[in-house]
Amino acid sequence: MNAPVPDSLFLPPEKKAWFLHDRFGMFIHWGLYSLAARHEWVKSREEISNVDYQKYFDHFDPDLYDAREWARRAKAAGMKYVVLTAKHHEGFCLWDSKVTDYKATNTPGGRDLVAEYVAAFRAEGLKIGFYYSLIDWHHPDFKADIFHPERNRDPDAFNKGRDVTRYAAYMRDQVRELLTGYGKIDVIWFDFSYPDRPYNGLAGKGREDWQSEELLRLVRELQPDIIVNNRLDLINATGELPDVTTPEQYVPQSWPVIHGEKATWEGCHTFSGSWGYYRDEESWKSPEQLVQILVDAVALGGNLLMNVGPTARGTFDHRAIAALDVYGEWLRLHGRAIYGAGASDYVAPKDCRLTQRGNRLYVHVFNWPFAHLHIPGLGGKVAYAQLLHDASEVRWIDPHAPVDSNVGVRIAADTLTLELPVKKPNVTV
Ligand code: FHN
Repeated sequence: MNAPVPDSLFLPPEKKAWFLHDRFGMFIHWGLYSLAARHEWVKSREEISNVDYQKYFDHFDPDLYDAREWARRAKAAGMKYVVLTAKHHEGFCLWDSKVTDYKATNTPGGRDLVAEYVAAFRAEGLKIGFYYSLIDWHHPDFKADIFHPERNRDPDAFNKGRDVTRYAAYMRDQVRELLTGYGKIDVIWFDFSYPDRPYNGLAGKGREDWQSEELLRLVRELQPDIIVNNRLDLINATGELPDVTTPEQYVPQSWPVIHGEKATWEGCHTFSGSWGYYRDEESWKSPEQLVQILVDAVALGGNLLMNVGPTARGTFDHRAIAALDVYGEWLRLHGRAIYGAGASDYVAPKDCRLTQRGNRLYVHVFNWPFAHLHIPGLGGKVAYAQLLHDASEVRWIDPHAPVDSNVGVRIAADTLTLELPVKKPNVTV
C-alpha cells in the first residue's frame, strides 16, 4: 500500500477555485515526435534506438512557430489555461535546460520554445501549465521498462551503471528550472506512474523511482499555489491523490469519487486519438463529439483539457484549427453554461446533459426530434414537440415555465442548449 504523504503537500480546495471556474484548457503535445508525424510514442512503438532517433533532433527547426498565434487561437476557442509538454517521454526538452544537451536550443531551430510559449499565452491572459514526463527514454540513468525502446534487448546489460537516484535528482533539477525560470506557473502535469505493471521481468515504475514525495515537496516550495495532477503515485492519509484526478481519454459515467469525496477532476482528450501530430490519423472527432465531451465533463463537475498536436514546423494543422473554431463558436453562445458552472442536482432528460450556474439551468440536447423535455422538479413538461431537426421552434408548455427562458441557438455543432432559471441553485460546482 502506498505510504501516505502529509496533507500539507496537497492544495487546499480554495486554491483550486480558478481551475473549477475556468473549466476548459488546451493541452499541447509537441516534440521531436512531431517530425516523425506518426504519434508521440513512435520511439517506443517502433523500438527506435537513440542513435536512429537522432535524425529528428538534427532536423528539428520549427521555423513557422509563432506562440502568439497559438495563444490567440486558444483564447478564441474559449480555453482559459494551457499545458505544454516541456518534456515528453522521448526526453527532449523544449526549454534551454542547463542539465542536458538534449534540448531545443541545441537543434537547428536554436530557440527556447518554452520561453516564447509562456510569454505569448500569459499575454493573452491564459493560466500557464507545464507537462513534465517522469519517463525518459533518452536519459542514461532511466532503466529499461515495459515501454522502453530497448525493452526487448538484454535489460540487465542495458541497466548496468544506470542510477535511479541520479535520475530522480535530474528530474528535480529540471522541475526547478521550469518552476523558477518562467514566473508564476499555475499547473504542473506529471506523466505517468505504473508501479503495478511488471512485465517480462521488467518492473513498473512509481513513487520510489521518481522519489515522488521529494519532487512534490520541491514543487510546493517553488510554486505554493500550483495545481499538481495525480500521476506521481502518491496518496494522503485518506487516499486522496494530489490536487486533480485525471482520467485518461475517457468520459466518466458519474462524478469520480475518491474515498467518499467527489474528486476535483479533469478529463484529457485529443482531437484525433493521437496526442502528438499524426499526419495520416483519420479518426478526428465530429463537432458534436467535441461539444459533448466538454459538456459531459462540466455536467459531472469536471474540467476538460483538450489537446492540439502542432506540426514540427510549429503550426496547428487545418483539422485542429477547424476543431478549435467549433469550440470558439459554441462557447461564444454558451460559455455561461460552462465557465463558473458545474453539475446540477436536477435530473437530466434522456439524451440530454445539465449544467448549472447558480439559478440558471442549461439543458444540452444531443438528440432530437422527440416529444418533450421533462425535468423532474421543474413542474410539468418544460418544452415540447417542436424540437425538430432544425430546432426551429421550442415552445414552453409549462404554465409555470419562466417567461424569460432563452431558447438555445443551434450552430454547426448540431447541438442545442436551452437555458432557464430555476429555484434551486446548484450546491456543488
Ligand atoms: O503516454 C502518455 C501519452 O503520450 C500522453 O502524454 C497522455 C496524456 O494524458 N499521457 C500518457 C498516457 O496516459
